[in-house]
Amino acid sequence: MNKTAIITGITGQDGSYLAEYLLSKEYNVIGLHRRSSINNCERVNHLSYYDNFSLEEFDLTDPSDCSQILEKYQPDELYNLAAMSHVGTSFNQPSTTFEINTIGIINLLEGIRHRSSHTKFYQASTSEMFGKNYSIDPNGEKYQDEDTPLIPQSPYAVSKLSSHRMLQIYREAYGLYACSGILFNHESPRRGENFVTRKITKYIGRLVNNKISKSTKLKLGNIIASRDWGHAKDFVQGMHLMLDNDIADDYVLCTGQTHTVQDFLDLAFKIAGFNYKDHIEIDPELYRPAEVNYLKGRCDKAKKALGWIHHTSFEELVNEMVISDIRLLS
Ligand code: NAP
Ligand code: F7E
Repeated sequence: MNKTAIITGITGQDGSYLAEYLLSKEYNVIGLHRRSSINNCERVNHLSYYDNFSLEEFDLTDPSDCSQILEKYQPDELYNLAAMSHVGTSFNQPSTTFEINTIGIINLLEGIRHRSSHTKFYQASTSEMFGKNYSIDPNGEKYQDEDTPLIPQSPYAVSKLSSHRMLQIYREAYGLYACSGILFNHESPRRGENFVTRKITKYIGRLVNNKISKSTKLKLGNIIASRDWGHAKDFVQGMHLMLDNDIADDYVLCTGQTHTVQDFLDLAFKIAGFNYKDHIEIDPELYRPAEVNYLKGRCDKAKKALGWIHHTSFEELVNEMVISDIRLLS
């Protein structure tokens, strides 16, 4: 019989790629989305022709909604991708961030415990939980992996660390099959427009298509921050591998390479035939009250236990995003 998977956060970047991936594996997929005054399901509209894909309204902050969904579907797998996922916004909305990202997972874990204890659970944890911290190898190389202590630097990161720990407690205390994927940044043409990579490629799309004048600058904050950027398509496969295993555990997924925002700018503008220095302006308002300056993961554990590796290089990712936004805005 085909397996049933529920995905929270179906309207988001990862939700759409994960749904496509699970449908390719013949799962029945139920995507959960919050009620909205307009249709915000554009990332998954193309999946509506699948008989085994459906959408249902849901809000993660409502405990009764969580338990009813679990009672109704008794899913084999539940992927919790829903979140207030913007680090900068979390400084302005710390309570909402905590309500969605932390209380939300408690609602789901309680729902699984009482209504559907066979359900395997995936939680979207994040490299932001490392905050300023890193480990150093014998060659003096700085990196983060599952053993690096977590010192979060934002309300978003604190909310995700609380949910990460909560999951571990439910796994140990009640024997739930629950995995936490500590994912480093992953992007794509479907990335939300207020994350830095997409903000850059969308600006380039406008510039190339003469939708803005050459004097309209791209305003950015801290461009010396380093991130380990991969492609979302690769990362959703790792989420599935965590649940398609015999032992529930927590894993880092990353590319193992790091680039600054400046590197991203340089390559993205070059692809379109421009020099980024002519088009950007640093806006101090866009600096975060506290910043994570360096992220570079190591995912030997996931490679060994799950056989997961990333396939898309940084150059391929930037190229795909730039080309996509040039086409989209033409
Ligand atoms: P995203 O594009 O921002 O999507 C977040 C999703 O959560 C959206 O579908 C959003 O729905 C939904 N959501 C927010 N609040 C909700 C609520 N109260 N009830 C139900 N749904 C709610 O995020 P993403 O990039 O796909 O990331 C997926 C998950 O991975 C997130 O948990 C994020 O924190 C985590 N993560 C992402 C990365 C990354 O680099 N992308 C790295 C590590 C971890 P609306 O459309 O209604 O807003
Ligand atoms: O920022 C700097 C900013 O917002 C990257 C989320 O998916 O990945 C994401 O969080 C860097 C930061 O992603 C602008 O200060 C400069 O240093 O694209 P971002 P993020 O904060 O790394 C993690 C793993 C998650 O879990 C999150 O959910 O770029 N930066 N200027 C800027 N960032 C933004 N957004 N906008 C700027 O104008």
